[in-house]
Amino acid sequence: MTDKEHPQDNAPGGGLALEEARPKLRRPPLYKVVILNDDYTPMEFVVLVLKQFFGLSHDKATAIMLHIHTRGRGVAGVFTYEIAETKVIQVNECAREHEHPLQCTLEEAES
Ligand code: TYC
Repeated sequence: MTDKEHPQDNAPGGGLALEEARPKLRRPPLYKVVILNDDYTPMEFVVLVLKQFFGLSHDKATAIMLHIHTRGRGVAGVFTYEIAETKVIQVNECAREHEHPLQCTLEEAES
């Protein structure tokens, strides 16, 4: 090795130039918007909420509502933090406005 050479120059993937060209990218953490069952909220209202705030078809919204009704909870969608948080607020506000006890919450999704 001459005094101008560096040992990393020929190392595959080890050189500085390569690392600068491929900055490490991390996916943002994802969050599940979870809807809980209760005894009082009408089924049609839950279907409406799933269609309105999550853009689901009538059939998909009905299937998720029935899953929540029989299993106690269900996932309406998976989003980045700010979007998930906004959906939770929208659903809970809409439920309160209509005087239904429907509850919606956030849960970190395993990535
Ligand atoms: N269990 C409610 C009923 O029998 C229906 C319901 C479904 C409520 C899903 C909430 O997230 C819910 N009217």
